[in-house]
Amino acid sequence: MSDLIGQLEALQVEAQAALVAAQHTPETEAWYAAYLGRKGKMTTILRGLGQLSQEERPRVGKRANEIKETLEAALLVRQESIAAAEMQRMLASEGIDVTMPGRRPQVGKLHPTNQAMREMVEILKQMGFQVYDSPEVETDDFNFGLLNFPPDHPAREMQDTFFTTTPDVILRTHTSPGQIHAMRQYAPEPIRVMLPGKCYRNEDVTARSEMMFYQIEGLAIGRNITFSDLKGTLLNFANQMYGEGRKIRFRKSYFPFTEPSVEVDVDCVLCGGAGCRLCKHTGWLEILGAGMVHPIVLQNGGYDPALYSGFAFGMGIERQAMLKRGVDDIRLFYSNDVRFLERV
Ligand code: FA5
Repeated sequence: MSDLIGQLEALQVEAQAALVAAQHTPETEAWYAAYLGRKGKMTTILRGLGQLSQEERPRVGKRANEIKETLEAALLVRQESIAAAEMQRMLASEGIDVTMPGRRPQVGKLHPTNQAMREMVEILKQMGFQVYDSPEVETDDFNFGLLNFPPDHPAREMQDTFFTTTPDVILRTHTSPGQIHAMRQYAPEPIRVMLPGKCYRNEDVTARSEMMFYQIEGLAIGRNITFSDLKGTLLNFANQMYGEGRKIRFRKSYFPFTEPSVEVDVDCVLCGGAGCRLCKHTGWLEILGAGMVHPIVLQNGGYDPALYSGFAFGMGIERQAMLKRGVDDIRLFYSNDVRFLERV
């Protein structure tokens, strides 16, 4: 018996010395297998238990457990100190300097189109216009027919259309079909709504034209609404958007859904009207199309044209942003060039 206990105690001394010599985690794992594992030295010694008498066996077993627990505790302590040393070596080799100042993170900001859109929405909101959401995918009827574009009329070619594989379903070419949606929802109540959103035209992309762009539409309907109301609204808009003291002028134009129709110019933001490259030496910049809502369109929207009248206007959001911020190419808006997006 004493022989077995002697062997176990000798094993403990040897194992403790071997543990101190282990310098890395894999060595401590090998150490465990060699001394305490199923095929380790302790198991080999304990095979001798079978030869002992009934009285001797518990005493030797108890001593073996004590030694095993002592060695396991020593292993944990050793593994922790090896892990700490390994971490120290790693930090030293990476040379982390915790006193170094951090890099400033890049913060995002609103896209220039959204900035301009919010600015315009804010101005129109002050004049009592409410945002009305209307779909980007429309039927031919809403985009053209109900807006008084006769079938096969050349006016349709003013706005080259993207068709879908479903007959009659198209991507809207302007925000004007939203006029019909809003009128049909509110008629015969008076309305004052604005419709901001994306439009699509199957056009060549140039410095002035994109295939996808934003418009914002305004529509006011009620009794006794006159052309003067349209003029006052647009002058107020121009003053807030481009600065106090702006002048605007109306040129006669044609849209099937308004009568009379006009195009509206503001005096050049760059030269103040003297003439420069931006305004092509005319002193004026075109900002939008507008007019009095055509009686047929009022009727299609559910209003009696004998009792109601209204005005509408529609403008390109990127074009306004270009004028205001001096951007000379619309393609910059959607080319994802961070330098442009940061600057504007
Ligand atoms: C229209 O779209 C009419 N629906 C506007 C309107 C509304 C008139 C209500 C009367 C009453 P127009 O095709 O001119 O009209 O387009 C209006 C504005 O959208 C243009 O002045 C321009 O600023 C912008 N726009 C048109 N096509 C493009 C394009 N391809 N790229 C960028 N902006 C465009």
